[in-house]
Amino acid sequence: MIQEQISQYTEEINAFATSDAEQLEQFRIKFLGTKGIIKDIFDQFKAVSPEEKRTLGKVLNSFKQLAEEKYNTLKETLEAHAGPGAAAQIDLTLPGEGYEIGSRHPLALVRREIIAIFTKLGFSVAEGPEIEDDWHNFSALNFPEEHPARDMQDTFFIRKGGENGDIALRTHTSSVQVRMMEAGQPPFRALMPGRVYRNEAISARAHCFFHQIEGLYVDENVSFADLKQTLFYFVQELYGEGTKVRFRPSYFPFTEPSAEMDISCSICKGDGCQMCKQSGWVEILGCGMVDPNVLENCGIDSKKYSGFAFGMGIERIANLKFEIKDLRLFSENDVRFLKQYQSVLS
Ligand code: 2NM
Repeated sequence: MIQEQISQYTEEINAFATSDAEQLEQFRIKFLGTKGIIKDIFDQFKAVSPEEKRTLGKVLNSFKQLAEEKYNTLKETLEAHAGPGAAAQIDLTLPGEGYEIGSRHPLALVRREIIAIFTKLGFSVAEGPEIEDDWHNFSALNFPEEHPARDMQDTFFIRKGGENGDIALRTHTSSVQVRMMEAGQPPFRALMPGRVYRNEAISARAHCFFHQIEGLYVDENVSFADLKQTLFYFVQELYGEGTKVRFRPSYFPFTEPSAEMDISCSICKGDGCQMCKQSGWVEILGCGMVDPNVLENCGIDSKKYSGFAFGMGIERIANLKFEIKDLRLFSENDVRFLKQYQSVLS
């Protein structure tokens, strides 16, 4: 009885061939499945006499082996032929889908250009922490105790009155200049780029953070003439030769004397436009001679050394270059905005 079944199924197995995964699966279920033929024959086998078991056992085992080998061989050939697309009928000769690489952020492009110009004058680049203590952000920089910039309205304080005094998000990268001066002795000639924070309501014209580049040059006999010539060279490189500059007296706690520098409007070339409010001039940075108090606070002999410093907002420079009207665009990361500038500066 069992013998007959086995020889009948052996024929069926030997004759079986398919290149179809579904048919092969049917084959597996029929013979090798948990409710399949082989399981059924093994169940019947339990009931036969011990003498019969000896001969039948061998036949049964090789029958099982036959079914398994058939299944495994067919499965292997099926898998070998079924590359991606074999079943789905994909046209592999079609061109691939291109993928887009990103572009540099306009602020990064402008920052790189500014750094490249000052690098030619021997400036290096330094960075420092965005979370600062009162000393590095205010006190060392000659900000009096009751200066309005220390007000909660202007500064994001993280902790008031801790072990090192107040801890806040830096409001300028001058804190990095303090750290550099504290750590060594002149000459210093460096640029400090970075993100700074001010507690302001966000609008088209103000944001709670922006990006600055400050510069510092300290050595023996550094004069205001050096400051003027350095910044003059900078704007010729950045906005083109023939760009005019003018300095207006100003005030900063950390410089004396202090000035703001305007350039002839790069948009209308001085004729008057919206950007320069019809004046022909636009302000681009603040600067001055480092106050001797600041040098002394950082352990530098103010009788021997003098220096100049300047600071500019990268957004402002980018606005003038690209005529971007709304500051918020810089931090929204809309690729339609970001992609426009890679080809302008590179
Ligand atoms: C500015 C304008 C003027 C400045 C001064 C210093 C330091 F640390 F040397 F005292 N750092 N940055 C400075 C001077 C920054 O930004 C509008």
